[in-house]
Amino acid sequence: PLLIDELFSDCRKMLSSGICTSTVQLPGKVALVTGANTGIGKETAKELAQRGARVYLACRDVQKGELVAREIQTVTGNEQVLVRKLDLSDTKSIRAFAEGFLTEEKHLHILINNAGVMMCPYSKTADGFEMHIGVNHLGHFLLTHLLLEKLKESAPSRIVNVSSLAHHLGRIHFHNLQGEKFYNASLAYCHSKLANILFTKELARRLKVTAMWHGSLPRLVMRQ
Ligand SMILES: NC(=O)c1ccc[n+]([C@@H]2O[C@H](COP(=O)([O-])OP(=O)(O)OC[C@H]3O[C@@H](n4cnc5c(N)ncnc54)[C@H](OP(=O)(O)O)[C@@H]3O)[C@@H](O)[C@H]2O)c1
Ligand SMILES: *[C@@H]1O[C@H](CO)[C@@H](O)[C@H](O)[C@H]1NC(C)=O
Ligand SMILES: CC(=O)N[C@H]1CO[C@H](CO)[C@@H](O)[C@@H]1O
Repeated sequence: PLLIDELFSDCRKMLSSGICTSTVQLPGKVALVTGANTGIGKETAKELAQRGARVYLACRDVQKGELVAREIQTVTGNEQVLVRKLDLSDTKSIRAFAEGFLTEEKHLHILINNAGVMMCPYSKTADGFEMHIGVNHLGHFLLTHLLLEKLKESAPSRIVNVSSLAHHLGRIHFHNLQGEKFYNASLAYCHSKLANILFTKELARRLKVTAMWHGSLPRLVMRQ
Protein backbone atom coordinates (compact mmCIF):
# COMPACT_ATOMS: atom_id res chain seq x y z
CA PRO A 1 0.00 0.00 0.00
CA LEU A 2 2.86 2.36 0.84
CA LEU A 3 4.34 1.91 -2.62
CA ILE A 4 1.00 2.59 -4.27
CA ASP A 5 0.54 5.72 -2.15
CA GLU A 6 3.97 6.95 -3.17
CA LEU A 7 3.31 6.18 -6.81
CA PHE A 8 0.00 8.00 -6.64
CA SER A 9 1.62 10.99 -5.00
CA ASP A 10 4.36 11.02 -7.67
CA CYS A 11 1.73 10.93 -10.42
CA ARG A 12 -0.14 13.81 -8.84
CA LYS A 13 3.04 15.87 -8.65
CA MET A 14 3.81 15.08 -12.28
CA LEU A 15 0.35 16.06 -13.44
CA SER A 16 0.11 19.25 -11.42
CA SER A 17 2.06 22.26 -12.63
CA GLY A 18 4.25 22.56 -9.57
CA ILE A 19 4.02 24.12 -6.17
CA CYS A 20 4.41 27.81 -5.51
CA THR A 21 7.17 28.37 -2.99
CA SER A 22 7.23 32.16 -3.27
CA THR A 23 6.91 34.05 0.00
CA VAL A 24 6.11 37.36 -1.73
CA GLN A 25 3.66 39.57 0.17
CA LEU A 26 1.25 41.83 -1.71
CA PRO A 27 0.22 44.74 0.53
CA GLY A 28 -1.03 47.68 -1.53
CA LYS A 29 -1.55 45.52 -4.63
CA VAL A 30 -4.91 45.21 -6.34
CA ALA A 31 -5.86 41.84 -7.82
CA LEU A 32 -8.88 40.73 -9.82
CA VAL A 33 -9.88 37.10 -10.27
CA THR A 34 -12.70 36.05 -12.61
CA GLY A 35 -14.85 33.10 -11.54
CA ALA A 36 -13.46 33.36 -8.02
CA ASN A 37 -16.43 31.88 -6.18
CA THR A 38 -15.29 28.28 -6.56
CA GLY A 39 -12.54 25.92 -7.74
CA ILE A 40 -9.14 27.23 -8.80
CA GLY A 41 -10.34 30.85 -8.80
CA LYS A 42 -11.43 30.69 -5.17
CA GLU A 43 -8.13 29.14 -4.02
CA THR A 44 -6.21 31.76 -5.99
CA ALA A 45 -8.23 34.61 -4.49
CA LYS A 46 -7.69 33.21 -1.00
CA GLU A 47 -3.93 33.01 -1.55
CA LEU A 48 -3.78 36.59 -2.85
CA ALA A 49 -5.80 37.80 0.16
CA GLN A 50 -3.55 35.82 2.48
CA ARG A 51 -0.62 37.77 1.06
CA GLY A 52 -2.31 41.10 1.76
CA ALA A 53 -3.64 42.18 -1.64
CA ARG A 54 -7.01 43.86 -2.14
CA VAL A 55 -8.86 41.19 -4.08
CA TYR A 56 -11.86 41.59 -6.35
CA LEU A 57 -13.92 38.48 -6.95
CA ALA A 58 -15.57 38.97 -10.35
CA CYS A 59 -18.51 36.55 -10.36
CA ARG A 60 -21.66 36.04 -12.38
CA ASP A 61 -23.50 35.06 -9.19
CA VAL A 62 -22.94 37.84 -6.67
CA GLN A 63 -24.64 35.94 -3.84
CA LYS A 64 -22.29 32.97 -4.20
CA GLY A 65 -19.43 35.45 -4.42
CA GLU A 66 -20.41 37.22 -1.20
CA LEU A 67 -20.46 33.95 0.74
CA VAL A 68 -16.96 33.12 -0.48
CA ALA A 69 -15.71 36.66 0.18
CA ARG A 70 -16.82 36.35 3.80
CA GLU A 71 -15.17 32.95 4.08
CA ILE A 72 -11.88 34.33 2.70
CA GLN A 73 -12.06 37.35 5.02
CA THR A 74 -12.51 35.05 8.02
CA VAL A 75 -9.75 32.62 7.05
CA THR A 76 -7.17 35.25 6.06
CA GLY A 77 -8.12 38.15 8.34
CA ASN A 78 -7.96 40.38 5.25
CA GLU A 79 -11.08 42.59 5.07
CA GLN A 80 -10.29 43.83 1.57
CA VAL A 81 -12.08 41.14 -0.38
CA LEU A 82 -14.75 42.59 -2.66
CA VAL A 83 -17.33 41.07 -4.97
CA ARG A 84 -18.42 42.58 -8.26
CA LYS A 85 -20.85 41.29 -10.86
CA LEU A 86 -19.31 39.98 -14.08
CA ASP A 87 -21.02 37.70 -16.58
CA LEU A 88 -18.51 36.81 -19.26
CA SER A 89 -21.25 35.47 -21.51
CA ASP A 90 -22.59 38.99 -22.04
CA THR A 91 -20.48 41.84 -23.42
CA LYS A 92 -22.87 44.37 -21.81
CA SER A 93 -22.05 42.89 -18.40
CA ILE A 94 -18.31 42.92 -19.19
CA ARG A 95 -18.43 46.59 -20.22
CA ALA A 96 -20.49 47.53 -17.18
CA PHE A 97 -18.08 45.68 -14.90
CA ALA A 98 -15.03 47.37 -16.45
CA GLU A 99 -16.62 50.80 -16.26
CA GLY A 100 -17.41 50.33 -12.58
CA PHE A 101 -13.99 48.96 -11.79
CA LEU A 102 -12.12 51.70 -13.64
CA THR A 103 -14.15 54.33 -11.78
CA GLU A 104 -13.65 52.90 -8.32
CA GLU A 105 -10.03 51.67 -8.48
CA LYS A 106 -6.89 53.66 -9.20
CA HIS A 107 -4.78 50.56 -9.88
CA LEU A 108 -4.85 47.02 -11.17
CA HIS A 109 -1.69 45.00 -10.62
CA ILE A 110 -2.85 41.43 -11.15
CA LEU A 111 -5.54 40.27 -13.55
CA ILE A 112 -6.32 36.56 -13.40
CA ASN A 113 -8.52 35.36 -16.26
CA ASN A 114 -9.68 32.15 -14.64
CA ALA A 115 -13.42 31.69 -15.16
CA GLY A 116 -14.40 29.00 -17.59
CA VAL A 117 -17.12 26.71 -18.80
CA MET A 118 -16.24 23.13 -19.62
CA MET A 119 -18.05 20.75 -21.94
CA CYS A 120 -21.47 22.33 -21.70
CA PRO A 121 -24.24 21.41 -24.16
CA TYR A 122 -24.47 23.60 -27.24
CA SER A 123 -25.54 27.08 -26.22
CA LYS A 124 -24.82 30.68 -27.11
CA THR A 125 -23.78 33.80 -25.25
CA ALA A 126 -25.99 36.91 -25.15
CA ASP A 127 -24.07 38.12 -28.22
CA GLY A 128 -24.52 34.88 -30.16
CA PHE A 129 -21.07 33.29 -29.70
CA GLU A 130 -20.75 29.59 -28.94
CA MET A 131 -20.48 29.38 -25.12
CA HIS A 132 -16.92 27.98 -24.74
CA ILE A 133 -15.24 30.33 -27.17
CA GLY A 134 -17.54 33.15 -26.00
CA VAL A 135 -16.87 32.90 -22.25
CA ASN A 136 -13.41 31.32 -22.04
CA HIS A 137 -11.79 33.33 -24.82
CA LEU A 138 -13.81 36.26 -26.21
CA GLY A 139 -15.14 37.35 -22.81
CA HIS A 140 -11.66 37.49 -21.29
CA PHE A 141 -10.29 39.04 -24.48
CA LEU A 142 -12.70 41.97 -24.13
CA LEU A 143 -12.18 42.25 -20.37
CA THR A 144 -8.39 42.37 -20.77
CA HIS A 145 -8.68 44.94 -23.54
CA LEU A 146 -10.87 47.20 -21.38
CA LEU A 147 -8.48 46.94 -18.38
CA LEU A 148 -5.20 47.11 -20.29
CA GLU A 149 -4.52 50.84 -19.84
CA LYS A 150 -5.04 50.49 -16.09
CA LEU A 151 -2.65 47.53 -16.02
CA LYS A 152 -0.05 49.54 -17.93
CA GLU A 153 -0.41 52.49 -15.57
CA SER A 154 -0.01 50.14 -12.60
CA ALA A 155 3.19 48.47 -13.87
CA PRO A 156 4.82 46.29 -12.72
CA SER A 157 1.64 44.35 -13.29
CA ARG A 158 0.71 41.04 -14.78
CA ILE A 159 -1.98 39.14 -16.61
CA VAL A 160 -2.48 35.45 -15.98
CA ASN A 161 -4.55 33.48 -18.48
CA VAL A 162 -5.61 30.11 -17.14
CA SER A 163 -5.49 27.64 -20.02
CA SER A 164 -5.33 23.84 -19.86
CA LEU A 165 -3.33 20.90 -21.14
CA ALA A 166 -6.53 20.24 -23.12
CA HIS A 167 -5.35 22.97 -25.52
CA HIS A 168 -3.17 20.33 -27.20
CA LEU A 169 -6.33 18.83 -28.72
CA GLY A 170 -7.65 22.22 -29.78
CA ARG A 171 -7.82 23.47 -33.38
CA ILE A 172 -9.07 26.82 -34.57
CA HIS A 173 -11.70 25.95 -37.20
CA PHE A 174 -12.29 29.27 -38.90
CA HIS A 175 -15.10 27.77 -41.01
CA ASN A 176 -16.88 26.57 -37.85
CA LEU A 177 -15.84 29.04 -35.14
CA GLN A 178 -19.27 29.17 -33.51
CA GLY A 179 -19.93 25.44 -33.81
CA GLU A 180 -22.71 26.12 -36.28
CA LYS A 181 -21.70 23.34 -38.70
CA PHE A 182 -20.88 20.66 -36.11
CA TYR A 183 -20.47 20.69 -32.36
CA ASN A 184 -18.56 18.48 -29.96
CA ALA A 185 -18.61 19.79 -26.38
CA SER A 186 -15.20 18.32 -25.38
CA LEU A 187 -13.52 19.68 -28.46
CA ALA A 188 -15.23 23.05 -28.07
CA TYR A 189 -13.56 23.28 -24.65
CA CYS A 190 -10.16 22.34 -26.13
CA HIS A 191 -10.52 24.96 -28.89
CA SER A 192 -11.29 27.69 -26.37
CA LYS A 193 -8.26 26.73 -24.27
CA LEU A 194 -6.04 26.88 -27.38
CA ALA A 195 -7.51 30.34 -28.04
CA ASN A 196 -6.35 31.33 -24.51
CA ILE A 197 -2.78 30.34 -25.41
CA LEU A 198 -2.78 32.08 -28.79
CA PHE A 199 -4.25 35.22 -27.23
CA THR A 200 -1.57 35.24 -24.54
CA LYS A 201 1.25 34.77 -27.05
CA GLU A 202 0.03 37.56 -29.30
CA LEU A 203 -0.66 39.92 -26.40
CA ALA A 204 2.83 39.24 -25.03
CA ARG A 205 4.29 39.95 -28.46
CA ARG A 206 2.39 43.23 -28.81
CA LEU A 207 3.09 44.43 -25.28
CA LYS A 208 6.80 43.76 -25.69
CA VAL A 209 6.79 45.99 -28.75
CA THR A 210 5.18 48.76 -26.74
CA ALA A 211 7.64 48.11 -23.93
CA MET A 212 10.46 49.35 -26.16
CA TRP A 213 8.80 52.75 -26.18
CA HIS A 214 7.50 52.98 -22.63
CA GLY A 215 9.85 50.98 -20.49
CA SER A 216 7.80 49.23 -17.88
CA LEU A 217 4.73 47.32 -18.96
CA PRO A 218 2.68 44.36 -17.83
CA ARG A 219 4.33 41.00 -17.85
CA LEU A 220 2.40 38.02 -19.02
CA VAL A 221 2.54 34.73 -17.24
CA MET A 222 0.67 31.71 -18.50
CA ARG A 223 -0.42 28.85 -16.30
CA GLN A 224 -1.42 25.60 -17.90
N1 LIG B 1 -10.12 21.75 -12.87
C1 LIG B 1 -9.17 21.34 -13.69
O1 LIG B 1 -8.70 20.19 -13.60
C2 LIG B 1 -8.62 22.28 -14.73
C3 LIG B 1 -7.57 21.84 -15.53
C4 LIG B 1 -7.04 22.71 -16.48
C5 LIG B 1 -7.54 23.99 -16.62
N2 LIG B 1 -8.59 24.39 -15.84
C6 LIG B 1 -9.07 25.76 -16.04
O2 LIG B 1 -9.13 26.40 -14.78
C7 LIG B 1 -10.15 27.39 -14.77
C8 LIG B 1 -11.02 27.19 -13.53
O3 LIG B 1 -11.48 25.88 -13.55
P1 LIG B 1 -12.18 25.18 -12.28
O4 LIG B 1 -11.88 23.74 -12.37
O5 LIG B 1 -11.83 25.94 -11.04
O6 LIG B 1 -13.72 25.38 -12.70
P2 LIG B 1 -15.04 25.57 -11.82
O7 LIG B 1 -14.85 25.05 -10.44
O8 LIG B 1 -16.15 25.04 -12.66
O9 LIG B 1 -15.16 27.16 -11.77
C9 LIG B 1 -15.41 27.91 -12.91
C10 LIG B 1 -15.73 29.33 -12.53
O10 LIG B 1 -16.04 30.07 -13.71
C11 LIG B 1 -17.25 30.76 -13.48
N3 LIG B 1 -17.97 31.05 -14.71
C12 LIG B 1 -18.52 30.19 -15.61
N4 LIG B 1 -19.16 30.87 -16.57
C13 LIG B 1 -19.04 32.18 -16.29
C14 LIG B 1 -19.53 33.37 -16.88
N5 LIG B 1 -20.31 33.36 -17.97
N6 LIG B 1 -19.22 34.57 -16.31
C15 LIG B 1 -18.47 34.60 -15.19
N7 LIG B 1 -17.99 33.51 -14.57
C16 LIG B 1 -18.29 32.32 -15.11
C17 LIG B 1 -18.06 29.85 -12.57
O11 LIG B 1 -19.12 30.55 -11.96
P3 LIG B 1 -20.40 29.76 -11.33
O12 LIG B 1 -19.96 29.21 -9.99
O13 LIG B 1 -21.44 30.82 -11.21
O14 LIG B 1 -20.75 28.67 -12.29
C18 LIG B 1 -16.96 29.45 -11.60
O15 LIG B 1 -16.74 30.47 -10.66
C19 LIG B 1 -10.91 27.22 -16.10
O16 LIG B 1 -10.47 28.22 -16.99
C20 LIG B 1 -10.49 25.84 -16.59
O17 LIG B 1 -10.51 25.77 -18.00
C21 LIG B 1 -9.13 23.57 -14.90
C1 LIG C 1 -15.91 14.40 -29.51
O1 LIG C 1 -14.56 14.34 -29.91
C2 LIG C 1 -13.78 13.42 -29.17
C3 LIG C 1 -12.32 13.61 -29.57
O2 LIG C 1 -12.15 13.55 -30.96
C4 LIG C 1 -14.32 12.02 -29.42
O3 LIG C 1 -13.55 11.07 -28.68
C5 LIG C 1 -15.77 11.97 -28.99
O4 LIG C 1 -16.32 10.70 -29.29
C6 LIG C 1 -16.58 13.05 -29.69
N1 LIG C 1 -17.92 13.10 -29.11
C7 LIG C 1 -19.01 13.06 -29.87
C8 LIG C 1 -20.31 13.13 -29.13
O5 LIG C 1 -18.96 13.01 -31.07
C1 LIG D 1 3.61 33.58 -22.24
C2 LIG D 1 3.74 32.13 -21.98
O1 LIG D 1 4.31 31.69 -20.99
N1 LIG D 1 3.24 31.34 -22.90
C3 LIG D 1 3.30 29.90 -22.82
C4 LIG D 1 1.97 29.34 -22.44
O2 LIG D 1 1.90 27.97 -22.53
C5 LIG D 1 2.20 27.48 -23.84
C6 LIG D 1 1.96 25.99 -23.83
O3 LIG D 1 2.81 25.33 -22.94
C7 LIG D 1 3.60 27.85 -24.25
O4 LIG D 1 3.83 27.41 -25.57
C8 LIG D 1 3.73 29.37 -24.19
O5 LIG D 1 5.03 29.77 -24.45
